[in-house]
Amino acid sequence: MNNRDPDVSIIGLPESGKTTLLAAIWHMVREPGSITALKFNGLSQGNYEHLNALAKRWRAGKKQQRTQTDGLKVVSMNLRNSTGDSLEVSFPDMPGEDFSRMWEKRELDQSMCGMLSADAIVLLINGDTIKFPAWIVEQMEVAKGAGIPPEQAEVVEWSAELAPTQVKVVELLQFLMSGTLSIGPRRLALLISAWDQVEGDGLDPAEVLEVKLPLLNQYLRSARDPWTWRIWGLSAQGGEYEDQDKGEQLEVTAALRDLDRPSDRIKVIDGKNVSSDITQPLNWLMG
Ligand SMILES: Nc1nc2c(ncn2[C@@H]2O[C@H](COP(=O)(O)OP(=O)(O)OP(=O)(O)O)[C@@H](O)[C@H]2O)c(=O)[nH]1
Ligand SMILES: [Mg+2]
Repeated sequence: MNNRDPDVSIIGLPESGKTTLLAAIWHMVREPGSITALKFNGLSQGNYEHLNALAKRWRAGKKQQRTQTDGLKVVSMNLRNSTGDSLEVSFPDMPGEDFSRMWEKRELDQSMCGMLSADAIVLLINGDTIKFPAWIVEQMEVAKGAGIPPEQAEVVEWSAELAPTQVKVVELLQFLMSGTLSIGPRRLALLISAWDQVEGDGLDPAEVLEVKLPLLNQYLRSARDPWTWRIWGLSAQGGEYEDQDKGEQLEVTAALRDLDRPSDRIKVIDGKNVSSDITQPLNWLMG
């Protein structure tokens, strides 16, 4: 296993789609006839066992297993861009729990420092599970509307679990721009994952950011920290995959398996454009 510091750090809260992204990229760069900005450039010394196992699950329509805290893997892919330059890209497959802990405890353990020191960052936010702020004021209004006096309204103890997605994510980004991790300007590819669950709202990725993650939108647009960023919507599966541990069998997954080519499951949304080129964000980051 290659354990050098990664070229691209993939970050995201638990179950944001990090492992699925790696699985789909690995499938896509090697699928014969697929059209991608980055292509597979032959085997290097890398150990592809982990990536192969992920891509196999992805093709079979099985959910990826939760990445274990002790199971950190750095995977490398030897790729080639459209001008023929070869680039060996390495990424960590990190458990989202590490990011949750980093946010809750405001601590960074040593092993994570190296993993997060890349100039190029991919940040995944699962569009299907965005947790919205439950403003206290709103709760008071609801209680009042229901005729409950404020002193009897239920007081919910603060817990990290209840924090909105965008609050955690903004703090993670600020973390990457401060202290030991402050390495100057960085590039950020922001991916709203599980796009198949979001597209029904009729919003494009920038609108999702504006409407569903206004704090994050404001943080990035204010340019207080030196991020050069872009946003995409990403459906790396095309729909829900089956949970093997629960013996699930879903019609939607069966339909995805029936598509001519597995790559037909993938949708990458760039503004109003839709393609199946899952390497686009990576190509932009490395450019
Ligand atoms: N509908 C849909 N669900 C997706 C998509 N991509 C990922 N998911 C689901 O999102 C969940 C999390 O995916 P993972 O790739 O395991 O996420 P992760 O960030 O690696 O999670 P941890 O390892 O636990 O941190 C799984 O239930 C996936 O099936 C997608 O394109 N569409
Ligand atoms: Mg994972």
